[in-house]
Amino acid sequence: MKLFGKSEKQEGFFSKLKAAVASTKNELVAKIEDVVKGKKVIDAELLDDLEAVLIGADIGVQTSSEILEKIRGQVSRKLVNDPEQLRALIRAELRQIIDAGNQATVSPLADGLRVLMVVGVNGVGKTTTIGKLASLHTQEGKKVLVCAADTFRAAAIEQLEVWGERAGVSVVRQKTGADPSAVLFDAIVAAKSRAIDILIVDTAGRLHTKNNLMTELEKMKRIAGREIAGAPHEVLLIIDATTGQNGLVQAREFTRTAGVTGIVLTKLDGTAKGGIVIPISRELKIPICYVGVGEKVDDLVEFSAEQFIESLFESE
Ligand SMILES: Nc1nc2c(ncn2[C@@H]2O[C@H](COP(=O)(O)OP(=O)(O)O)[C@@H](O)[C@H]2O)c(=O)[nH]1
Ligand SMILES: [Mg+2]
Repeated sequence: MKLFGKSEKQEGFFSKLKAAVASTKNELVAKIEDVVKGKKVIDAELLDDLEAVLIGADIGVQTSSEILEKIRGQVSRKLVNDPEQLRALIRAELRQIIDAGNQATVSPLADGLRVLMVVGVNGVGKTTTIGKLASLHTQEGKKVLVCAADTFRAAAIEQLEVWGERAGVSVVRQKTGADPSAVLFDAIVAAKSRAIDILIVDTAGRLHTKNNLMTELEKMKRIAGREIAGAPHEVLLIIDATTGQNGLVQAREFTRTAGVTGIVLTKLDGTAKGGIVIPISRELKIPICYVGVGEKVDDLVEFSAEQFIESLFESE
């Protein structure tokens, strides 16, 4: 799924996704295969081992036990008896959970200025993802402007400017320590006068002043809404896949207070914790729009439940 319209440029992205989930595949699918291999009957021990594999792959205790309850039911009703069938059963269960959690639709491309706010704690990949999104939308012919409203960290504004250059888009900034809402206001004025299609807003992510952060985000949303009807049109929460279950804890906080409409899961490359897609889908019910699969500008893949599951479960 992708914000603001359909992508035409997903060629080669499936192979990027496959490369990115290789470690998760080892942690999840290869271990399922190990547990099942050579077994003649499905017994309690085998099912317990499978449950442990799911939990170990960051699918979460509750979700894993629910999946196994379903499978135990099918086994006891004699609907399944061959251990070889378990891999396919788990695949289908995981696919179903991801599908159910990604039903909500993000707004289609509409005329006029659209405001996209990007939120999440420090270091999850907000600024990097903004660079990637700016590039993606520019390549699709949209006029993009970026707003440097993370004024808290000295390096944040410079980092965003580097990404702006890379993506070929301007960045509206003030000095470090400026009021983020004032920067946003400037950016909205600039976006209106330059006939911008998408204004992407970087925000601070400091957690130790959580209440202040949420108040600040609220204020920014209010200002956006006052200046442009319906803004912000999307609030994108960035979650770092390498943090596993911790990412989910942060996500709960942001979805409760920041009105999140979409998720980007970053750093899927090089982590074995990609199974976190499952509890995110199951619990948050907010669409995962993209996954980050590297540090380069093109390392952003539109999320698809089908491709995600396929990349994990397909045999080489
Ligand atoms: N491997 C990898 N690294 C990423 C990805 N996204 C971001 N990063 C890295 O994560 C670090 C923090 O990113 P940054 O955008 O500064 O996070 P922010 O504090 O949320 O703005 C940087 O070193 C990025 O290069 C990704 O998808 N894959
Ligand atoms: Mg940043």
